[in-house]
Amino acid sequence: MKYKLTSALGLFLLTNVSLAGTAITGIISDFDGFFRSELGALNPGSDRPNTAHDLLAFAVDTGPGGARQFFSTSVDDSILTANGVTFNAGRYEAFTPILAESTLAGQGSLDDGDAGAFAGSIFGSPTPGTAPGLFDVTPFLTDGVRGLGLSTFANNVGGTFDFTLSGVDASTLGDGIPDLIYFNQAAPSSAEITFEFFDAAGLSLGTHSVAENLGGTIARIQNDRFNQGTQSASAGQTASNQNVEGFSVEFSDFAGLTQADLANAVQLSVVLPNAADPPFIAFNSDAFTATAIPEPTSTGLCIIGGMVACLRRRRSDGVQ
Ligand SMILES: [Ca+2]
Ligand SMILES: [Ca+2]
Ligand SMILES: [Ca+2]
Repeated sequence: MKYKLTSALGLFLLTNVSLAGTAITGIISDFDGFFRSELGALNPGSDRPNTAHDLLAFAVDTGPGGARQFFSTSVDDSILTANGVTFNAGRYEAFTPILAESTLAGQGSLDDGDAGAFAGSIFGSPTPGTAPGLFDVTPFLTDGVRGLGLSTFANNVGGTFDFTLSGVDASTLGDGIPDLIYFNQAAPSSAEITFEFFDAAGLSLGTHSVAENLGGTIARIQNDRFNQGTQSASAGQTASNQNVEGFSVEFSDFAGLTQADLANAVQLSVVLPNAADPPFIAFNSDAFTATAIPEPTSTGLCIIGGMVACLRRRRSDGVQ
């Protein structure tokens, strides 16, 4: 069942919404050269990543019989090989929003050169956002190789982020290779991250939501969280010990989404809840390429002539 954004609200209730997700059960990064932590084999609390490191691979328990298997990001597969890791070669990169806004951001506790105190944001003077008190925290979501820097993250960064898709390889639906990955690096909540595909006519092809606390703790880190505007941090959020959780989504997790549907997808919306604390939101870049679409300054129901004209304001493509 598909609906148009211009449809009445009732039809919205009929659209496909699926809630399943797959917990990410391990990560490997280049912290101190090589860092590996997994569910059941967590890194020691005395050895927590606290400076810049990039995601080299992640694990999901989707192998035969539920076996754990790693997928590489292609950031540096040679490090995996040199350390004896068995992995499926993949390629992932972070979505690059035009603007992500929050009051808060986080970075590794040693990113500022002082593991015991907060000495300031590594991205310098904050750029004001679109409302008082908000600041651009996009650099925290996009730094590192291909945007996969784990030490930096946006804290409480809700919003809708729209991307134009190109080069979509529909055969990647159902191949078992994760297509979207998400991590949380401060307190996780039960709030959901939602992904939604649209075709060129603005029809929704499928929606998939996953609670950000789906997965268990896969790594222990230490970070500073701070007000990006005032450049101040409370003592309780400085050199703070936190956990990492994550989940992945395969295109086949979208209820009703077929390869034919995916071949027609030209846009993906990523909706983050206000509690989201991601280091990045990443995708399988063997499956598609994504380019950010400028967002309107407000979202919500559009009421024109007494009818619900649209569910969210979208790009000006004639389907509002
Ligand atoms: Ca610090
Ligand atoms: Ca796939
Ligand atoms: Ca980051």
